[in-house]
Amino acid sequence: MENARIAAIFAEMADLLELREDNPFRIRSYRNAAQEIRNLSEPLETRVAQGEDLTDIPHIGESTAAKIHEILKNGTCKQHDALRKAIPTGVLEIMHVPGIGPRKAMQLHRALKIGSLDDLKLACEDHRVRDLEGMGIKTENKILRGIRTVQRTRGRLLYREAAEQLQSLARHLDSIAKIDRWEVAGSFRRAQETIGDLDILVHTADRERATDAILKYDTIREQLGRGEERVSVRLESGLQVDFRFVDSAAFGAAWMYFTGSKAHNIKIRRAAQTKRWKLNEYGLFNGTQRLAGETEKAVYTRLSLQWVPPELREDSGEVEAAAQDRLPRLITADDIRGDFQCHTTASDGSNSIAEMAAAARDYGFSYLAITDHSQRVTMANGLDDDRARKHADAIREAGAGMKEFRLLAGIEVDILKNGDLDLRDKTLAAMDWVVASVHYDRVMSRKAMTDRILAAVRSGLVHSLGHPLGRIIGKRDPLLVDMDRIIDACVECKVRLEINCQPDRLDLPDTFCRRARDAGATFTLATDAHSVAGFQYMPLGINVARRGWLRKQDVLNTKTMAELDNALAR
Ligand code: DGT
Ligand code: CA
Ligand code: CA
Ligand code: ZN
Repeated sequence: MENARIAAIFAEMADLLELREDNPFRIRSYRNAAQEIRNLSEPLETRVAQGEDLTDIPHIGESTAAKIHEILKNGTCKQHDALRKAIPTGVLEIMHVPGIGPRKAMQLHRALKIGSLDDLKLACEDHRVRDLEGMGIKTENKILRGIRTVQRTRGRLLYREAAEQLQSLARHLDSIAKIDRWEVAGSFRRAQETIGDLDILVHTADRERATDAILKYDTIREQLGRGEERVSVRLESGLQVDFRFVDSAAFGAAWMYFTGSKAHNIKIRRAAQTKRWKLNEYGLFNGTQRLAGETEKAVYTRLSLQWVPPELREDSGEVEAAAQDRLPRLITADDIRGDFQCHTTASDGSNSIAEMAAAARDYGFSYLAITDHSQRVTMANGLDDDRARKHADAIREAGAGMKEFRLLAGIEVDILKNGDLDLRDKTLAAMDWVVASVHYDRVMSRKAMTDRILAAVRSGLVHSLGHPLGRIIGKRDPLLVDMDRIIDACVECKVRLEINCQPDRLDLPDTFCRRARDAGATFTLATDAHSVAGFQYMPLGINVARRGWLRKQDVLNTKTMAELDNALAR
């Protein structure tokens, strides 16, 4: 069992306890345990197998450790089951709608018998919610917007979750001797931020036996369909996987077709039609003669197009660019030399400065900005001026002892409600690296929120704007802001826009990256690691950057240490 699954059980228990207005300390301790487990670099299963004492892990006490043992043994724990029985699953779902929360969820459940998202939507549309105590028309509208946010991602997995599923499925597919080649297509190959289902192409000389072998995968919940051309399954996680069998002469054409997007495919097919040819999943044809099909490159080339990286295949100008040899040379993982946001035990991280630095170096970085929270973030034990200065000294001291590696003494400073920064100018000016972010007081008019962020961008004290939209995918709506004005100000003041690599943030999102790039902005990729395991999120940010048409020169992390020193000299 994966750590993510165990963490999810603790997080859900915390939610359920919160719905019952249980002891806040207990709720907090389950939340902390969930976060800690999610951040562990090694599977709990392994630790237990090696006989390690789980209470050595921070935030894991005797009773939590006992529950982990129980979950590893039975796949579930008694307390979780009992809590689940007491509260309908639908109430949990509505509790996570932006604008609701545990108290309102229970109120809606009690007063209107609401037990699902659909119930809630109907109730809002019938204006039954506005009359409840403490709700009103504004709340009702906010809930309706929140439902839309949740529904957009309902039934879809975060890219990172799909990647984890694919990783273990890949081991199975690789072990099947009858499979000559397999490749992933669909939204996953295009690296979309959420994934509806996985699409996998398979080349084999024996479809029958390959299908049998595929169906032996041990986490299949149900078989959805089986035929000569394809087989579809649903995994335990709920994720659907479509396998399609393809001949090698058509592999490239099929890979293009099933990678999509639909809009891109339509554009390409039209390009074929203007030459009086036909393009489908079997190849590019002139009458019955196959002109290309074995590789994607051959198909694109025959259509007088550059090969289009999958991340760009959204019909957002890439076909026109490919026709004119103008596709951007996209940034790659190899270009990245460092990371611009992470946390330590000084605020809400799980590891020390030295541990984070060593892990970043092991990951292959040559510099790292340590950016703990400022005082406004009381929940995360944010730093006041005095602690921030001392922390900076500690970072510099730790950095001084490292060869060929640079630590930047930084801070993630809160942008307060009035646009002021959460620490004194003098404190911020003494830092090597300042990320400014909004975490609190998120409900404001569009104008007020835009002005608030503009004030921070124009302060002259900030190097980058952290998670600029402040959204959590499927959970928290983006801040209401005029992003174009913020982008312009960032360009003017040379403040970099952060692409936060956390799996549920991916913020700034791809379409805004593209707009900002066209406006002349520069970017940072930031894992926002909260433990040594967090650096592995860097590729998620690279996906976003590539989907946003970013090149090496658009991103600060591609600079060498010496170039970075120049760029940061004030
Ligand atoms: P998803 O699964 O919702 O995250 O998004 P996709 O893009 O993976 O969509 P999916 O799984 O329905 O289909 C995979 C690809 O197959 C899609 O991107 C394009 C191609 N495709 C599927 N159906 C059609 C179709 O009716 N027409 C065309 N042109 N292409 C299609
Ligand atoms: Ca798909
Ligand atoms: Ca599909
Ligand atoms: Zn933050």
